Amino acid sequence: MALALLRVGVRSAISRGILEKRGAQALSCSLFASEQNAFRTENAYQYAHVAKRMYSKRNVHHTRASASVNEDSDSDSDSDDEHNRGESQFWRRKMRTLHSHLDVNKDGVISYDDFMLLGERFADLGHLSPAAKEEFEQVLRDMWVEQWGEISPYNLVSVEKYLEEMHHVLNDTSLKRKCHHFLPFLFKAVDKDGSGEISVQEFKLFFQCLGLSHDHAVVSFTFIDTNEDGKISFKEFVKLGRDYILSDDPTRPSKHFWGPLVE
Ligand SMILES: [Ca+2]
Ligand SMILES: [Ca+2]
Repeated sequence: MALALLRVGVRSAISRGILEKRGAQALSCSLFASEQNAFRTENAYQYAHVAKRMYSKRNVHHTRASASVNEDSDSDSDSDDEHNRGESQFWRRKMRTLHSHLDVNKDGVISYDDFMLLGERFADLGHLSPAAKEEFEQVLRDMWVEQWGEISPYNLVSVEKYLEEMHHVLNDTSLKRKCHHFLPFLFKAVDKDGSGEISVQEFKLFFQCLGLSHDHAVVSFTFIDTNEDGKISFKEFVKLGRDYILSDDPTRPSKHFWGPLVE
């Protein structure tokens, strides 16, 4: 499924004329060769890289056309206009996607139970030792408190509440950072062996615990691994994770962070 979607994405990117005329023919030939090869081998990795290259091409144009973007900035003002963030249908779709994944038990609301279920799945599938499991759960507890506050069975977050709250914090300068403060905790949780980097295996395990396929994990991993060294660094993870939440721009690669967007 992911492979088919990527194939469509590659073709439509080419048909939209994103590639520059000069050299486009040669590049598209090599891309389609990669595409065919990926079909033969069912290699999601190759597909993801083809799609990512198309994004990179497109971003060159995007960057030229828009205000300059400071890649290394820690400021929240580097993403989009300062006003009216979170107004687009695209942004709402991204937030509904994130909500659906964090609602691990799929009862329609995000609750502390979801985080504990995620901890149990991660411990079981990842064969964590009791000590590692306890540490993982502590990180999830910290992440919950950071993002949602009180640990209580009555602290439930519906989709509507989530959209409303995220929209509010996004447009309030003093609260804006709060909406992505959970990312460092999540990074620590997903970095199972504590090496300071996330491997593709660790990321697959994380996606599996959220009910997402390994193919989707590979695609997201490839987009988040900006420097293509085969590992997701803390900086790469937080940068794209933050952009996913803050950006209204559907051309950003960060939209792949949490797998396919829900309808
Ligand atoms: Ca739930
Ligand atoms: Ca990397």
